[in-house]
Amino acid sequence: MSAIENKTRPRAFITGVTGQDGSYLTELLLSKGYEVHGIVRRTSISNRTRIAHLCDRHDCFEKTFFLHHADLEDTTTLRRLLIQINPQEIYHLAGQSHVGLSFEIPESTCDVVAMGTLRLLEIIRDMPQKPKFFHPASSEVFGATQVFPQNEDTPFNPVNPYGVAKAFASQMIKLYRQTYGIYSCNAIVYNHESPRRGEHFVSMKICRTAAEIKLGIQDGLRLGNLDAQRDWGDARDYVRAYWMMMQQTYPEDFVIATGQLHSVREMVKTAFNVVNLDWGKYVTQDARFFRPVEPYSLVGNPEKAKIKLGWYPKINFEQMIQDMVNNELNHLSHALK
Ligand code: G4F
Repeated sequence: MSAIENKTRPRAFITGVTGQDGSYLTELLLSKGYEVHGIVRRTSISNRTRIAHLCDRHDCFEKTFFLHHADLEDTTTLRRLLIQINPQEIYHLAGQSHVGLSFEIPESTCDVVAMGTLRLLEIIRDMPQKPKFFHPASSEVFGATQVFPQNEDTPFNPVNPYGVAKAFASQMIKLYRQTYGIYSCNAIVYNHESPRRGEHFVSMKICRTAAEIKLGIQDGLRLGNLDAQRDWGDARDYVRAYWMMMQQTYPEDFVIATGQLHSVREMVKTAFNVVNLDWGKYVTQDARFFRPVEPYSLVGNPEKAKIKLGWYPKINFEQMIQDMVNNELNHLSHALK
């Protein structure tokens, strides 16, 4: 846990380092020669499975990856760490990110997602050498939009507490950029999945259950709205865009998306095809998993990112689902041995 400042390497500070995006971003930054500092919450049960391989390799031997205990509600500790580490780049990825759950816990969702971002901006405002600041806004900010596809100029119209909190955070990023000249930028990110996706998101629920049914340890899959549509990309492509956005001369917001819509039903079919099963025999709809309000079929226009950053997604929907199901099959087969 000790932070040793290596003067020759660029330093990055990541909130949400143990999450899907945080773990892939850490790998990317370490591969580019960064010294990476991540913050982790002090909990009785450790949740570091996604970064365990990096802790072994980089923390113990190469001293390029450091973990610090801190919480987004604890401004004093965040301030102390940021002053000590003095990073050139901050990637603020932490926060309650489950849309359905945000209806159950709106207050804490807003505290972490909205106020957590503002607290970090306020610390940066006081720093003599202001680090660049990256924030992944969400396509949920567009909510009940009438514009298809959405781009950087599409007005916000969120329809759930999470989207409202992200809209607040995004506007603050813009405000601090315009008012204090801070290099702060939003990626307006659409759904992005991977073998490291959390189990409560629909992609992992589908891919894991398809693998479990194949291996005979599950007999069915209950889902909400099969007709819901999303613009699903791969998290490994998206963290690359995050880094590219931080290497620009001037900070700007970018839509990071594939530009392609797929339904939950299509995702189910694709996943069950990987394990050669007839999805219709196993999948049922269950009212418990329907949302009080669904955003419209959100689909992003990534043209600006393509033109200005040279970014484009490399992994398509089918490859991503295949990868996720195969990873679950491998993992479960080992566990069953
Ligand atoms: O996988 P989901 O839970 O993701 P959702 O709500 O779109 O949010 C994700 O993407 C956003 C945009 O980038 C992020 F802001 C957010 O943080 C998160 O990463 O649900 C996807 C769709 C929804 O339409 C949902 O109603 O799948 C539908 N769905 C159908 N059955 C289900 C289920 N979702 C879940 N989680 N579980 C179901 O059984």
